[in-house]
Amino acid sequence: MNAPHPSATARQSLYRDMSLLNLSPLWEVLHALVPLQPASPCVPAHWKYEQLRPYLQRAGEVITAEEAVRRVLILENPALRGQSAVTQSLYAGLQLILPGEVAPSHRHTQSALRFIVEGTGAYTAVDGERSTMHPGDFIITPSWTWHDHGNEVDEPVVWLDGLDIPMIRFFDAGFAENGTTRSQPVTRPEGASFARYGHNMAPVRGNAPFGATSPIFSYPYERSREALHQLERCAPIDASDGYKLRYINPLTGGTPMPTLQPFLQRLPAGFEGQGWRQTDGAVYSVVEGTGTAYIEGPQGPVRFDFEARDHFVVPSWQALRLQSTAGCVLFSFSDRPVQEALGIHKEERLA
Ligand code: 1HN
Repeated sequence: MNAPHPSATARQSLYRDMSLLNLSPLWEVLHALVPLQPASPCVPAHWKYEQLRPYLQRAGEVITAEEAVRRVLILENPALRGQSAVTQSLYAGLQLILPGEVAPSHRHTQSALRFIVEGTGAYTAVDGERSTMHPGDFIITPSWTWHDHGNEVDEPVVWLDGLDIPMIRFFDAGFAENGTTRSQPVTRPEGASFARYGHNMAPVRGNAPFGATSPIFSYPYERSREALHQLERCAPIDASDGYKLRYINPLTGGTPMPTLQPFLQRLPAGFEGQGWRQTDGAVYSVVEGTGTAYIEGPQGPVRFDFEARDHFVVPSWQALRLQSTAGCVLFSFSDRPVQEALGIHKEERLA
């Protein structure tokens, strides 16, 4: 015998009545909860540096780094306005520090990466050691370490901040604390962390000083760039990525930060990449050169013609195809380590 087939109005009245007890019917939302494939609400977006730079300058005119604590223009996904998010899991922003300024010391559970976009000579201090910034350097602020930034040179310095803000917010697991001094005292000479950990060697005794986070504060562009150029001379090219390397924690060989994986890649002149998609959406910072990103979003294809210092975001499971006539170098980061830890990361080459 078939089950009774109640009318739609009986269902609606059930929903209305049980709603008073904060109950709702799974069968009405099941398809959306368990989609056949990822359907990110995020959209691809491109921030041209040339267009954005005047607003950074104006921010520099209306607020000091000290007053702002961090003078940052957040790169918000156009489909997630108001959430301080560039994808569902990632935060990105461009931070400006002017000559003579200090961004005061604080610490928080959220992990941060910096990728230097413009200017040389500002510093960031972490755990008593300063790192001087140069364009293209990748710099780490481990979770819960005191950090401040300063500019003692005569030019503005701008960098990309990448943080796991939305992830930590999702878990309701964030703590923060303000320092009692503007700048933390310097206790070790610059380069101490790189000397210990930056040469394929490590101290004979002692544990990882920052747990799951890399003990190297700054990965200088000079080194990373050279690696890609050497690779170009001696290794086969990847059809989608060109020459792409991931930054590592030298103590583990894994990601330098538990929640974020940064990458650096070179597309040689004339590169015509194969389409590719993956479940980790990524934020890109163009370091050198020019090129084009073709992204297949749910609202149709988009095309970003990018140049040095531009930024763009590729949402999860949207096909990306990279092309470069002149050649270029791209930095990027994603939430891949978290997806890998959960065993859910997936990627697919497209014909
Ligand atoms: C932060 O601490 C920095 O230390 C930059 O430079 C951006 C965005 C949200 C929360 C904390 C920094 C940030 C941030």
